[in-house]
Amino acid sequence: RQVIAQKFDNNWTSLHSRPIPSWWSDAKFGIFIHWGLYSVPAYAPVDEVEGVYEKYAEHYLMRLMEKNSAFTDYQKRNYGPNSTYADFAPMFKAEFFNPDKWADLFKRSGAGYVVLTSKHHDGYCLWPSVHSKGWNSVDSGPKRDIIKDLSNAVRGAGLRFGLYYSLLEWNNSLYTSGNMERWTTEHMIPQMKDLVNNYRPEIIFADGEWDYTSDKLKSTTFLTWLYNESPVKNTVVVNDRWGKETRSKHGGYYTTEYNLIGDTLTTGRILHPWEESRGIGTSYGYNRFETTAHYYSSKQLIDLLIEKVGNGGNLLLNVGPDARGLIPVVMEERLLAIGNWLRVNGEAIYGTTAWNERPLQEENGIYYTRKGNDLYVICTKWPEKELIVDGVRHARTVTLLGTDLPVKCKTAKNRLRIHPPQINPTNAPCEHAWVFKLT
Ligand code: FUL
Repeated sequence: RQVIAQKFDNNWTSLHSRPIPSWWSDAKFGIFIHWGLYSVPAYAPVDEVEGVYEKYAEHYLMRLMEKNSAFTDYQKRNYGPNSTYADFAPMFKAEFFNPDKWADLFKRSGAGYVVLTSKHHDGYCLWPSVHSKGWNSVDSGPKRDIIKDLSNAVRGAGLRFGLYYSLLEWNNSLYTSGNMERWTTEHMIPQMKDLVNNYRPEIIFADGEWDYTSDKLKSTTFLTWLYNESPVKNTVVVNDRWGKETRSKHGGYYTTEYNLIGDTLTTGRILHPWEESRGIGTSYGYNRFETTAHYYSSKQLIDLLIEKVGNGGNLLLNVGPDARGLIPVVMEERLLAIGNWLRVNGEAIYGTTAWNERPLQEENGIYYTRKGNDLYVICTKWPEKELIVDGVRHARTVTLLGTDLPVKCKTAKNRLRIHPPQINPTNAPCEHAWVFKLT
């Protein structure tokens, strides 16, 4: 267990000197969960709109507030002409929520951590927050402390537990009045401290930081407390969403989202830790109108994980449970497929770093990771012919993970030539992607 003895001062330069705890960089793969009142209507247009954000079902409240006709029509038609977003509170019942089953699925997906929305932009809390009386999952709907129940199950399965937290609330007059002094001191910071003290999240995925600078949001004040005094000071990891100027600049790891925002991170040789997040389909919150055409296939998801890890990043893949607490079967199936692949090939992912001599443009679907003296060559397409790895002078042995098939290779002029063994459906180690390990 790492202990961070250093003390931090209330400014970005000092906070940046804290190294990101290695457990997070080693884990590579996490599960994001967006769950809340927006899981009741579970709606956003999927084919009718172009943009990425326009497809987010968890933005339902904002779409009603801006009088977006697709949403206001949907609301009237299905919930009545005088219905409001608040009507979803008693309808969010979570009656089939089984935290142990969720945790078991996440474990079997090969993920190392789970991040749950403690509170999204609608302000609704999944724990009995004293700063949000009547607008939380114990006072209404599920009548249950969801954060407590899920964190216990997730930790019981041996995974790390983190929380997403929105710094803004669309429908809270204290926020919309623009008095950030009152917002931060009376609401936001005490609420975040309550979360940390009660549930000890080891990740804080802050969000909704775009209206104000980090100065106005007092972000460094909170982070100084988190790193110096909080019960998770030695292990907690945070992201880069702490004020409108902070993405890819301040805080902990950098974030991309559906490959938007800072996509330069994924090319180039950025050494700073970063993480891509996205849904399996086009939304984080459950959208019941998505079809298989909107979901990534298992193959696409495995390739995505390989691409991010090969470029030094993590992947935080989102699931959107329904209002009853069930994870849609298609999402379950995708997570299990990733887990099956990782069971054979995990050593090429977990605890690795990017190979700094890798070609910057990926060629032929090949990605690289390294660990100690080993180089992993990850082929997202089966190499029918010779596999050429430039920049390798010598390899003592070459193996194909998950098999004991002999692998022939030759080195000459800084170039390794691998002759892939014959594989077929009966002796193939796995589906979707294959790893050659060079020692
Ligand atoms: C965004 C939010 O607005 C989305 O709803 C989602 O939570 C994503 C992870 O961050 O900026």
